[in-house]
Amino acid sequence: MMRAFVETAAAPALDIDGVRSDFPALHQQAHGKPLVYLDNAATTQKPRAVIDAVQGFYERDCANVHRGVHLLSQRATVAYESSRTAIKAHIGAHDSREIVFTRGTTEAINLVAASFARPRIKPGDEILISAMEHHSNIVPWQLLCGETGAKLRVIPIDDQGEIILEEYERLLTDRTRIVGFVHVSNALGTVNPVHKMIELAHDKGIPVLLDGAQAIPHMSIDVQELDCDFYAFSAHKAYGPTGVGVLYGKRSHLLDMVPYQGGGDMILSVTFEETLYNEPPHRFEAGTPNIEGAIGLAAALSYIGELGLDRIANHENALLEEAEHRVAELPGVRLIGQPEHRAGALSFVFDKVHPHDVGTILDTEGIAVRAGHHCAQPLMLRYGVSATVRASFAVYNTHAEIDALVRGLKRVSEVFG
Ligand code: C6P
Repeated sequence: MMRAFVETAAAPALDIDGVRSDFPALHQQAHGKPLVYLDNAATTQKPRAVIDAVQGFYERDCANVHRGVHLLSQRATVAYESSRTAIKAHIGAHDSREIVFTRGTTEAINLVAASFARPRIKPGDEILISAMEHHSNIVPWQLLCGETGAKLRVIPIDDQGEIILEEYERLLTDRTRIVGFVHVSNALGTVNPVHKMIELAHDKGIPVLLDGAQAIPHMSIDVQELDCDFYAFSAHKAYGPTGVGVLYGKRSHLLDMVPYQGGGDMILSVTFEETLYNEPPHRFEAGTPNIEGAIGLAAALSYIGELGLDRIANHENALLEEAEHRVAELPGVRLIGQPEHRAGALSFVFDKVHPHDVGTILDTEGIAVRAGHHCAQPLMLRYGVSATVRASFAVYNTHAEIDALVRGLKRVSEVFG
């Protein structure tokens, strides 16, 4: 069956050899074979532009931010705050003060749970998430439910890996205090109908948090157009450094949120009797931030912008379409999830071979995939498996690498008879 993939505008094709030459790590061997890196949903490789931006900070501008009157501190502060402005532009936020730097998607979601939701939740209230969430959009809410007596409700999905919208509508009640779901599933590749889902929640006055960890490298995001209340993502899945990410929050929400952690930079003044808190976003950035991470993230988004998200999506969609088709044809292999709109990832299982064995054999062929539960154990349970093999794609992957993947999977079948 032909599927519709993420819709993109027509755009001239990318020079993929040129793109690959930007990524030093791609040009190495793994177990004596050319590296085929198909674990991009876990983390992407980094282009030279990002490596140089991080190195440049350490070589020239290394100082703390918002604290020093000296030149280096001023340069570091300008670079850090310019990154915030670049991120604001990349995701279409209204104001750079809506961009909070975090350690990643996980911390961004925990921040919303702790600082936005906790003060608003009472026993009997409900928090709504979907059946395809990553653990980082499940466990923070379970912790909150444990503290407050609220209940976690889960939107079911169908076998294709799509949210059942009628069930979603039914679960949006006058007890629902917040809805949180993935924009793109890390384990299925499903692109959720987020516009519709946000609209349905807003019709009932319910705020929406989107987990954009797997969307940010693959599609253009406009938070104002989406009208989401919060949007979380990590830099490292979008060609940026590890240990840094973003929480976008509507300014009106951030102004109304209690601090997340206490410490330096999040205060205006402190006495032993009383502390006055800084304005957002600094209110939520206690302590010395990941300065080089923020600078590297801005470099990554600028790199994506130069390639063009339309051209990235066109290339990745062609890869996904071919990979889905060819993997599904292999005897004894079953796709897990066949969503109508897919981005990034393809999950599958062998009838008779454990995903870890598949991953290990592929590794000996130089092919990196993820085999496991992908931090989505409830989703695995939904499909009656403990794990899947996941091939996930980035802009630098090639059709020749799909040939290598398919050859590797045929080898798995030979080894296991
Ligand atoms: N998924 C994967 O291999 P952090 O770890 O905070 O950068 O991102 C967490 C996270 C949240 N939501 C989604 C949809 C994700 O995919 C991830 C990270 C990786 O699928 C590592 S488990």
